[in-house]
Amino acid sequence: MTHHLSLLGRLASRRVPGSRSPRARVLFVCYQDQDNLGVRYLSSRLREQGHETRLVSPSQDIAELERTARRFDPLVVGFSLIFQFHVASFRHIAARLRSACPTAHFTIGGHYASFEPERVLARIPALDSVVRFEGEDTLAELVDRLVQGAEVHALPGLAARTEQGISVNASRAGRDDLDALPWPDRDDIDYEREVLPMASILGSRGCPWRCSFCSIITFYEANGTRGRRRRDPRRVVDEMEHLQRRGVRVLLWQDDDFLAGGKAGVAWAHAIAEESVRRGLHRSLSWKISCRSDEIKDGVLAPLVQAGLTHVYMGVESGDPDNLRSMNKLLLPEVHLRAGEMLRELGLSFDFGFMLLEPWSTLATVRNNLSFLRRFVGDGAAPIPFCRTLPYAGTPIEQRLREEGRLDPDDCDADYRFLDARLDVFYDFALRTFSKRNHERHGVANLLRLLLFHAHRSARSDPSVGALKPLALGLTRVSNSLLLEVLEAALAHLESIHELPARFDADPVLDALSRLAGEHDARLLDDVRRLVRARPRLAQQLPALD
Ligand code: B12
Ligand code: SF4
Repeated sequence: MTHHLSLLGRLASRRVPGSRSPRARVLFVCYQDQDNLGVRYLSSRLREQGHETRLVSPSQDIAELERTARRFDPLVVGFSLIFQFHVASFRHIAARLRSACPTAHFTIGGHYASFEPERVLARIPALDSVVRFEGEDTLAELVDRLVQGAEVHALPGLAARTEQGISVNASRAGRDDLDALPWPDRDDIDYEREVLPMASILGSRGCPWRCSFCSIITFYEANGTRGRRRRDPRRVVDEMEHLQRRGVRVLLWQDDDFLAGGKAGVAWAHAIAEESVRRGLHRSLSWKISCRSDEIKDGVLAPLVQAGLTHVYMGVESGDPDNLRSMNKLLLPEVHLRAGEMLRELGLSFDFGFMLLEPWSTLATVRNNLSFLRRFVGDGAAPIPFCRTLPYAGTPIEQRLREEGRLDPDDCDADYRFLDARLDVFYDFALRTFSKRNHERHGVANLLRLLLFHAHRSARSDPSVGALKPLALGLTRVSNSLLLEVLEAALAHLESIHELPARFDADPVLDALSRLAGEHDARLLDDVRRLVRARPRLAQQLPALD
């Protein structure tokens, strides 16, 4: 609380001629693999009030970050903790920035910070407050109050350090009318300079489903909003048109589920598609959406394809009926298979999220998942990704694991052990054996995903790229088959041994299997790279190959 003692003196020089209130500088520290729309919405809301903002990445060199912060001299530093597992790195960055900006107010937002403000304030001592749940109005009021030198501790939507401890204030109601918010601030993005300019965009917030591993429902309900709030389709298309004029060619819809909301949700998606075709945007814009597999039905996607849809991300999550039940997905594996067939028939590329293991997995559910994956994408239609379910804050599975005494309350990484110890060894094996393939930007899975995306998107307009499709499918088929065979062999081995190794690499069979998989994956990577390099136009469009 001593941080803003000298604030009023410093602010005197920041008064904007003609404006009533002095303006503040706000520095956002935010991860952005794809544009961080949360922060960009916050930034435009602050700019609307005359404040100045700047976005920096936490992965930037820390000394450079400190220099930027010192030069910018912000009144407020806002950390965007969109991923729970970033707590430790944010703690480190916040501590370093505190010495660069000793009097600034440090605040943080995002899902984890919203659900666990006390824990986040304890873990990141440099913070003064947490902005909980949707942040536009709380942050705008926080900045205004700080500018005026007013008290902030009781601000609705905020959790703040006080002399007496941490005060977690009442939540602030979310806005029903999302169109009243200014469009995300994208002023610092130069789309024209990108080879294939892509922009993230949001047509709605929230989701009516209740998957047990997901925090979307609890997050928005804490704001007093229910289900999915959709923007006016015409205003959405205005934003699309604006982006198209700035040079954008691919729209990444970040809506949690672009088709959610039954018939009304589909009608809304169709209204956007029809309006954008009416304005001719389909001639230059491609789309990527995310949705559930049970929403892909006859007639649902065709209008979107006409408007530019070329890629679908599906939350498949599991191919085992027991897992799907405990995830509360309310569907069976056959629905995923049918959706995959429809996407192929429509000529779309797709990828999907898949949790090979969840906290109540057994050897049998993992085996089921592997054979499902073979049926689903054994032909190479999409590279197989996998992870295990993590019990993020605000989710029903976190609650269930806590009740079962399987969670360490002080562990922000939301870690747990499986009920069958063989699965701990199996997951460690799977994760480490395929970590390069699955998680590296230049890894086989990411490159194949990009190749398939480009091959499908350009198949009609550029025949030289069109010939790439069967090659990309073939390589993906080989990569998927390698992954499945290796994981099946490891599972069978673990089932057959009597003494479990402490680590997978202490077991000679698993160790050899892992090395073999690594060698094959490295050879595949060479093949994929050769394929791309032989096509300079394509290589240019694949930033991952730089
Ligand atoms: C787009 C997206 C991504 C993008 C990147 C996002 C980016 N910004 O760069 C990609 C595809 C890379 C991605 C990947 C992953 N994602 Co993701 N992603 C999303 C998604 C669908 C949309 C984000 C968005 O635009 N939201 C809309 C904006 C308006 O809301 P918001 O971000 O919450 O921001 C508001 C508030 O939180 C708050 N706020 C946020 N930041 C700040 C900062 C300050 C200073 C303040 C005051 C307020 C504030 O105010 C904002 C405006 O109201 C969210 C779900 C969601 N609806 O948020 C999941 C979500 C963030 N992802 C999630 C996860 C788990 C992942 C993955 C781990 C999945 C996986 N297994 O691989 C990976 C991790 C990637 C990695 N590098 O390791 C989880 C995070 C859960 C958690 N507690 O950590 C979410 C919440 C989805 C979920 N169903 O639970 N993701
Ligand atoms: S996982 Fe997807 S469908 Fe399920 S509740 Fe979350 S956003 Fe909705």
